[in-house]
Amino acid sequence: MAETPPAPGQENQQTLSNLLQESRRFPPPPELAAEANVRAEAFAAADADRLGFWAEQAGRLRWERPWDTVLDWQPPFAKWFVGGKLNAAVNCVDRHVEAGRGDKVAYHWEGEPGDTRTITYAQLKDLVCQAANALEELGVTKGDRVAIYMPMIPETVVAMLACARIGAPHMVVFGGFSADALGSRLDDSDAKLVITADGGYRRGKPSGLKPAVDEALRSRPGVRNVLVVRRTGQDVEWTEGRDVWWHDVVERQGTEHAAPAHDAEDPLYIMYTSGTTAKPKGILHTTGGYLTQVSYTHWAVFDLKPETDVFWTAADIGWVTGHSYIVYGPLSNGATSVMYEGTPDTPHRGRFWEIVQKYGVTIAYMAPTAIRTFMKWGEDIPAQYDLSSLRVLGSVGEPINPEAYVWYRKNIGGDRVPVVDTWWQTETGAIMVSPLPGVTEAKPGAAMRPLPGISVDVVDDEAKSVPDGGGGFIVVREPWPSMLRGIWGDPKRYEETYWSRFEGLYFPGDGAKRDEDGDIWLLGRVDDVMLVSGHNISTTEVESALVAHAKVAEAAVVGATDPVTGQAIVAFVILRGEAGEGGEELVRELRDHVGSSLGPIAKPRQILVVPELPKTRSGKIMRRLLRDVAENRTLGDVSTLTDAKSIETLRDVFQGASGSDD
Ligand code: 6R9
Repeated sequence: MAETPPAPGQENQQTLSNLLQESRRFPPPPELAAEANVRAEAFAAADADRLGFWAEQAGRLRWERPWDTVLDWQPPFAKWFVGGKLNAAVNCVDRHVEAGRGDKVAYHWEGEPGDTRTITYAQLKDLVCQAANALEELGVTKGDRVAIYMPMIPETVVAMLACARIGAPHMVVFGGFSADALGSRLDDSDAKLVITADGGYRRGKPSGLKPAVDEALRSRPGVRNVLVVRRTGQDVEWTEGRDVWWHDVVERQGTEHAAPAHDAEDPLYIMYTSGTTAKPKGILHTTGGYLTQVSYTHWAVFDLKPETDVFWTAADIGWVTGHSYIVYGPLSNGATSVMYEGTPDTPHRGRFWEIVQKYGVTIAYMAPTAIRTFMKWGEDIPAQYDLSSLRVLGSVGEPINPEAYVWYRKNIGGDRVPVVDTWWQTETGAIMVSPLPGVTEAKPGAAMRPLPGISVDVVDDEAKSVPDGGGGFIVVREPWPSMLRGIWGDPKRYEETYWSRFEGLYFPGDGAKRDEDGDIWLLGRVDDVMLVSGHNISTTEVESALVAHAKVAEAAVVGATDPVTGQAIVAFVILRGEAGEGGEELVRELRDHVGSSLGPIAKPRQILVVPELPKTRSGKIMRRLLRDVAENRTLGDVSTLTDAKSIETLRDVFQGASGSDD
């Protein structure tokens, strides 16, 4: 693409430039396509009768009372399956036991130190009932909010389901968040009970959780009890009358609990999204619609065969991905899942692949950040394991760079396994745009098409659909069952954040393009889009061009203020294991490489080779902090960073560099 100088007054070009060209195609494996859960016809059928389609999917669940109306839509407030009653825990556990599948494994759990637990559906039912009885003994009743601040252990799932059973919305906070982050979420949700553990294992060491709870509760007398699971055996401070051990209270309870039927629109959980600058938003999900869409998408997108598959979402339960695809999706489908407590490099860098081999994992779902880390470590590591059980791979959390996609498909999927790039958000509750492994001819880096029953579009600044080949904003045109029902305690903010940008359309905040075939590519958050000489350039495309270079494993790109071009592109790159140290020559090579793949307009002003990047716990690069570094500003809020030191290292690298090398 040739560089065109900006015409006067054109500085605010409305659509995103479409720079990246990608011609690789991966059709579905014929054997998978022949037996696929979902065929191409599903799209037309859902288009012809969208509400009928979702009613059919809701029929996958057990309802104690059928609904009267599928959808009541008073924009922007939706109610799905109005009048219907069900219990999410019964749908996830009891009904499978009653159907004679009690001996089926629900979770193969693997602790980081190597301890393991196998939990069947029958055992899970007993545990959930005991925990529900214990919560009731502690005074929890329907509607009370319960905070869960836990490591990745089975009790975390049990606690969530016990809350769901009673109808007490759970509010899970990432175990890695600070006492402050926990405290502000406790305030906002007004939680009465905190469920936690002494600690969990991460990177080979026990890391404490209870101390952060103690600290947060020092100024919060409103929390009546803290229920503590003993996981690591660390010493803990104890507040008599407030703190109770899980093994004292839960284990002595009976294993039966009469589950009440909840309204389809009763709250199931609140999940806070960090919201990079402002106060975190408590995203509210309700019961019937949420469960319908997570259950359907888990079955459709991963082609789940519950009898034979072993499904593994390698993510934290404290992220929405864990809620929907470790807990509610797999359990509602009666699947067998793997759950792993720790990090991928403990005690060695082959841990994930060892787990795949050990449990015969057939479907694995993880974030691009993990995939790029594995690229950096080198392909000889997965090559040491038998990964032949795998049949579908998934990606979630960020745009997956085409090169990372191809690496994943080849080195983990043996060049035979389809990869589904699934786009969705905490707010959407479940997957919205994704290839279907038995239908779609996948393109590396593209989320492709909205799922059946979902109406997603790409629009320009005036809310008009962009033509094929155009770029703009992704929007959702029609309500969907697992959509957020609001922001906890703040209906006005809900309307302003999601429904005010485009009249009548839900605006997720992501940039996207539609290619010549009409397929959708996500281009990152619109807040991160760079305006260079009047062109809106997405961070994703420049990062993907960098990752396509044989020496680069990971890249983060930001726009920094520039006197000549408005903003200039600054790139931070992590090299692949075998690439050596970097140096001026490599930097020049990388700049030229971006220039030749995307055009001169996208050539970074500066490229810095760094050892790590600042990320959230769900693996998203925090570009806002990188912009602070690139513009020599004081750093903004770092409380949701997974490793706060990484950003200081970057600042040192940045200040040590001599600026532009041109
Ligand atoms: C599930 C989850 C949501 C934001 C979303 C977008 C980014 C997620 C993506 C993706 C491109 C994908 N995102 N999946 N971008 N391709 N396949 O991640 O929820 O933590 O709320 O983040 O993540 O920017 O708007 P959440």
